[in-house]
Amino acid sequence: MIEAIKETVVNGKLKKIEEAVQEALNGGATAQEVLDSMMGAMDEVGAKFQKNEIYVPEMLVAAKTMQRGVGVLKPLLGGGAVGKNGKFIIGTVAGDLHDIGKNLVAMMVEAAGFEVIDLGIDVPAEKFVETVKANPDCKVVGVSALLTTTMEAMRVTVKALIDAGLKDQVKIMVGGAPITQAFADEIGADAYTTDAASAATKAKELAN
Ligand code: B1M
Repeated sequence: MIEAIKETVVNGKLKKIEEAVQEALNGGATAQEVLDSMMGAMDEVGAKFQKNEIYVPEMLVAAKTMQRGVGVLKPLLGGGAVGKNGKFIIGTVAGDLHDIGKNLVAMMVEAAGFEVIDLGIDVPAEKFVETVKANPDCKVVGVSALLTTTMEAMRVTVKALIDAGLKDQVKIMVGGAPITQAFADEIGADAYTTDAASAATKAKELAN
């Protein structure tokens, strides 16, 4: 059943995914196992894209399929008291349109008891700064980037937050496939995490 999920996402069978996820859950798979399987599927999609076996439109449909599948899992991935840990602002940096990982981080952070302000994709540095200023009670800001070419936009975003004097107010967390701890240190971020679950744990640590 789990195998069916991977295949459904890789082949972008948008209309079938909700049923496939439900069947896997009914068959005893946990929400985390289903999520892991969908993430594995996206890696396979990325590998196929790299080998020119598929192109951007197929990659996009696979992404939409995963997002729909994640929708089924959302109520199962747990929930803390909404907002008890304060606000968490998140966005994908300027020039970058990838949002599945960012959305997963937002979902897990919300489940960990934060009120999430999601700025979406292709977010200019100024928008991060403006939103943090407009929310003086926000303690953590999350910045996501998926392309090696948009790592520079992450650097610009972190610098803009620091230059705006917001370092005393918020902790800056960064993540995304090309990001490393060394890069996070180099650009002056307070924290780096590799996945959505550890991002949620780290956010709690930073906020409390
Ligand atoms: Co794009 N893409 N893409 N893509 N895409 C990658 C990233 C790529 C690795 C594929 C490949 O070549 N193998 C490659 C990047 C190469 C590089 O830079 N080194 C690539 C490319 C090249 C491109 C385009 C340039 C292609 C083109 O047009 N020629 C283009 C760029 C568009 C742009 O952004 N300006 C492009 C476009 C797209 C689509 C729009 C079609 C689509 C995105 C749709 C969407 O997001 N709504 C897409 C997709 C789907 C992918 C792959 C296949 C899957 C990404 C994904 O959603 N993964 C991807 C290959 C891959 O990743 N294996 C690829 C699943 C997701 C759960 O993982 O986002 O890594 P991820 O999130 C993880 C962690 O990174 C972490 O937590 C999540 C897991 O728990 N994390 C954080 C993420 N953010 C975090 C923030 C945190 C903490 C952790 O704290 C704040």
